[in-house]
Amino acid sequence: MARLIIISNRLPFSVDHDGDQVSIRQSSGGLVSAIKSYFESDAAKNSNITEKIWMGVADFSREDFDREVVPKLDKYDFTALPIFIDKALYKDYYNGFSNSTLWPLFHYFPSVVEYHSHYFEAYSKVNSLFAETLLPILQPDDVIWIHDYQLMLLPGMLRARAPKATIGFFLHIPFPSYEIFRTLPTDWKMNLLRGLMGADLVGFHTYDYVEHFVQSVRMVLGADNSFRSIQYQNRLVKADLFPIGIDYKKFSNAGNEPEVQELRAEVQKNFEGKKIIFSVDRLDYTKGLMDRLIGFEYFLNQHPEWQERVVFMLNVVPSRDDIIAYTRRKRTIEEKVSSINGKFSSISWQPVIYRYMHLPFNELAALYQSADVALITPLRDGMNLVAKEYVASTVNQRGVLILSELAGAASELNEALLVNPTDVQDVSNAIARALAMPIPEQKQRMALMQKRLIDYDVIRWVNDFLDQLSNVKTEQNKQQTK
Ligand code: GDG
Repeated sequence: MARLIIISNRLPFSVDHDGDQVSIRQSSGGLVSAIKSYFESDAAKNSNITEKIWMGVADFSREDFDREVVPKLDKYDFTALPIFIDKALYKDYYNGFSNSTLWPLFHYFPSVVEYHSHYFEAYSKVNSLFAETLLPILQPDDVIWIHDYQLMLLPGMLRARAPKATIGFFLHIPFPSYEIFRTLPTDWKMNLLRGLMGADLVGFHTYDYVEHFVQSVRMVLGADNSFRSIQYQNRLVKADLFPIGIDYKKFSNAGNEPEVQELRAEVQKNFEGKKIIFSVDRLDYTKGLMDRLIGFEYFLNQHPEWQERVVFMLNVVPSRDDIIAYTRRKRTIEEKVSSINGKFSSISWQPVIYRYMHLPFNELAALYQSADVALITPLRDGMNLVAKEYVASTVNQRGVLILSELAGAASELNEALLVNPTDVQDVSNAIARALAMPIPEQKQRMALMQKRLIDYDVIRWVNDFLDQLSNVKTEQNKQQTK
């Protein structure tokens, strides 16, 4: 019997104030929906987990927590362990080292990377605040699962004070090649890798990320490895791949909801006789929005026969809008949308329908179902759940996925039309091919991808990770008794 402690940068909910009205809102995003789906599953109910704890930074005050959250906690099937952090410190840790240093570097944007020692100091300080919050309540059988690049030092900090603890770590973004990783100052890269090596199991989305990590550990820390087993400071640490899945039924069954059906009918009526190309992404330079628009514009030029007959619904979700690298890009994207529309629109047709907002789930589901083509072309992406959600949502397996070969998801979704996101000709050709693809071919490709997503869904992902974590502990014990 064990307690499962999930640790992520943020808690999975926030507190909204609207005048006197206070409400709790569940956050959206890949990790939250993955873990919530697992918590609600039979697999979790039938497991030996006695209690679920979720630790993360609170984006509400201590007073809000005591007054608003605690009385409603029994609504949640986990115990929340909030960390309250001074705003200036959080900014240097989150906007600073996490999102202006690690995020661009790990997504192969070295020119955007900012190197500031006070960012790294804030990052270390916040990681140690997590450790200090957890250590006093830690029990010997606890299973700790730490998520993502904001907390890479934490496994090592916990290991130093709790040598026998069971600690798993999962990186949701790419682990870059050693040639990129090595550009970090020596002290930082050693600390980051030592931090990760505090875990028993370090998980990644793809084979390549595992290889990159193992090579970096070998080159930077001089650790010995045999494939994915690393021997470090007399302890076995495993690195392995766990490509995150989705809650398949949530998307494949969404079409049964009356509201989703109504929204879908409305979209079909409004765009009768036109094909719909759809995309939804956070506003992030890694998502390749500009290249995507240029690719679509090139397509319209190359294929005038599709003018008036196709619309591109480009949905952009606000994100990190207090970092300059993000706000600048919003303006250039909006200028490009308006220049394409200015150039090609007619009285009865506007080629790009651009929205800058977070869509309610039912609307997202209706758009997934209505789309003839999903155009998902990040310049780099750890996995990309939108691609998987689209595949699960298609009605009667009709629809075509165009996917960047630089997204982690490309290594599983081989039946998509894979493109190089910066190659306009390639993107344009793929759009033309997708729009003309015969229905039997669409179905055949979708069926193969759907099968894979059904087989390895989000529940399998969690179970697989936790099982492997427990196996590593068993192997370590065997090594020690030898
Ligand atoms: C990391 C990695 C990796 C998006 N817009 C709306 C909306 N979403 C939902 C999607 C999907 C999620 O947010 C975004 O998925 P990503 O895969 O891009 O995940 P992130 O959380 O951004 O990032 C990524 C992932 O972790 C998981 O490991 O795949 O590579 O960067 O679930 O559906 N949901 C709603 N409205 C929107 O407008 N309701």
